[in-house]
Amino acid sequence: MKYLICLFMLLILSCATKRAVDYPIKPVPFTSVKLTDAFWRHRLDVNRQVTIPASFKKCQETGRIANFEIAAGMREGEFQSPFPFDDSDVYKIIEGASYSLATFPDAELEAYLDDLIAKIAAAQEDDGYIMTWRTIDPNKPPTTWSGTAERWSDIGGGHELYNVGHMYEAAVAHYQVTGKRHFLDVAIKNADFIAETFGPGKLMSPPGHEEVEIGLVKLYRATGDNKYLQLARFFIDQRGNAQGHELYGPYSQDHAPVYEQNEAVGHAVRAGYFYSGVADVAALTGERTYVDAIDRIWDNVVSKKLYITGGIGAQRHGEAFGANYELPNATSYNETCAAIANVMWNHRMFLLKGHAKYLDVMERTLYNGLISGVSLEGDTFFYPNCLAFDGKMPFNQGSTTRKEWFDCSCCPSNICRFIPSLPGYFYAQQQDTIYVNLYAANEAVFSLGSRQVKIIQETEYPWDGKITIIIDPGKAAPFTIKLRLPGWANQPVPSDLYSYIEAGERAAHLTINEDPQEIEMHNGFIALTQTWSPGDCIQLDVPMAVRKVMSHELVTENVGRMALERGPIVYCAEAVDNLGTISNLALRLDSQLQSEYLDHLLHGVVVLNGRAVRLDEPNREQDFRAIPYYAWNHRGVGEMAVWLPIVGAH
Ligand code: FUB
Ligand code: ZN
Repeated sequence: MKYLICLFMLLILSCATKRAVDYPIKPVPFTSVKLTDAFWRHRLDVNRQVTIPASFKKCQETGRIANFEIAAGMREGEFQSPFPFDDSDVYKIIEGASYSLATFPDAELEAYLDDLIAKIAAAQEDDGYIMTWRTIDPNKPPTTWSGTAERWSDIGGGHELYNVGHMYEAAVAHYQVTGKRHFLDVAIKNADFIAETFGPGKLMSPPGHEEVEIGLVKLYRATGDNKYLQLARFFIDQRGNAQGHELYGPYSQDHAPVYEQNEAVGHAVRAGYFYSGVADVAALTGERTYVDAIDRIWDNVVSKKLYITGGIGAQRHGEAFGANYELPNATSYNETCAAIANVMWNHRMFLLKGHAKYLDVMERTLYNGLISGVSLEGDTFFYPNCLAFDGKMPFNQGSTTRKEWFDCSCCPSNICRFIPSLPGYFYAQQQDTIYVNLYAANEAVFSLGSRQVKIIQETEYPWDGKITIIIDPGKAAPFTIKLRLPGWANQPVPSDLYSYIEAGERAAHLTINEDPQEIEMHNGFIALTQTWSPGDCIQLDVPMAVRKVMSHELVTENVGRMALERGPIVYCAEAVDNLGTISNLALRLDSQLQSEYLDHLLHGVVVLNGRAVRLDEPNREQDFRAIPYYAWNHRGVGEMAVWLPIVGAH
């Protein structure tokens, strides 16, 4: 109850803070949506019960928490972990734990956070600066540090601003959920200090790794202090601006001013956070050139640099985007953090522009290249998410399986904070219009003026495309419900990068109170405007056929190969299901594949069964099975492939 009162007060406060412009479409708070389904509920439970506690434990064991204690003078010692940005892992886990508290009050966790936040506050220097390794001993930097002992001596590589960006996000989350100001005050003190240090005529360098922009916008929204928004804008405008710093180059998206950028380049997580920050600042300032730039860059990604799993960042070297159509499978990097960044960015693009194509990309990333990053048990992680594996190459930072933690553990801590925020991606609202963006069984509550509208979704999505939505507005009332017709019903992605081999629309079917309705599409949504009465029932049926996908011919590795999809799920073949090897298997163009739900397998999945041709023994076939890509590597180490050879193709 205490949490709900806090959230309510914050809602009133944020409404009272007058802002000229903002996202035209507002996300619905994640606290207003209760997932009741088997698929996501499991992920949320496991994140709360396993991933967050295990990650805090790892921070304890690896010295990440001790670093704050030592910097605070609470104990003796040296900086204990390998990277200058290791403080950020602690911040991200606090952010996730705070979200988790909002839905699952837990006095023990709350007390643990209080204690940790007290250590962080004590580690903050008097002027607001915070970066534990430097406070501990500026002359003994982590081995991976490239600057000098001076503060801000390596703004391009040092992560001082990256760290605090994550701190602002965590502090705002903690404040919003608990109503306690102690962490927020640390964030404000630091941000005020950063605002005194950076700006026109002061330090002019943007951070090498974007993130602070997103954090500053959240701080602005929480406090109403315009200085933070202006600082975020300053950092964006400094990127690619040689007046004030020596450009870092494309790796940090610092090769040209944002309004001149057309192509996604460089480190993929940096890029994804940058484009998200640009979207936030564009929404809050109305800066049109920002919107145009991220639109162009989005087109480039979606038509030339997006894996079918929704992953981004083809190159291991530099954890970076590759050239156009450079989408290798075995060596694909697809960092889990980059998938999270891609979801954040596409969500913001939707809030800016209202088109469902962004949600199509978001959904693809979510169900495939993002959740592949964490095991079904929530205790092990992929850092890169490859699309092909020979059963031998240790692709996951030296391992052939998911690992409990990494020296650079940005991905596990990012999972900790992303998963509990997921319910907030399901719906959005624009005045009297409710957008239904994602599908899963859930109950949600919306405020339409003074009216509360409750929506109940019943569905087996992602395994079945039948969706029932029951509406309860209290009393009959007119408003609009916009249902996203999932893009996969017609084409894999909103570009020619991938296409279905057997083209053709699979007609969706819509009824309201059992009366069949014409489906009229606008920007990827079916808009239903009418007076809604308690108990009104919408049924949308989007047939989930098995679809064979091929790539644009310029994706050379995929020539002569197909991938398999069903609904939002991308499939892969694993050796364990296919007589121990898959490198000798091919599919016919007209292979018949049947879907089958197996509740005992991999926490319940739909598998695809059929026959494959043996390449090593012509004319011989064998049984074939594909499983959801996100669930691979749970049953031992063996070959895996998303793109499978087509018999007779080259
Ligand atoms: O540099 C901080 C984080 O570490 C990046 O976002 C990840 O890609 C990893 O390099
Ligand atoms: Zn990462």
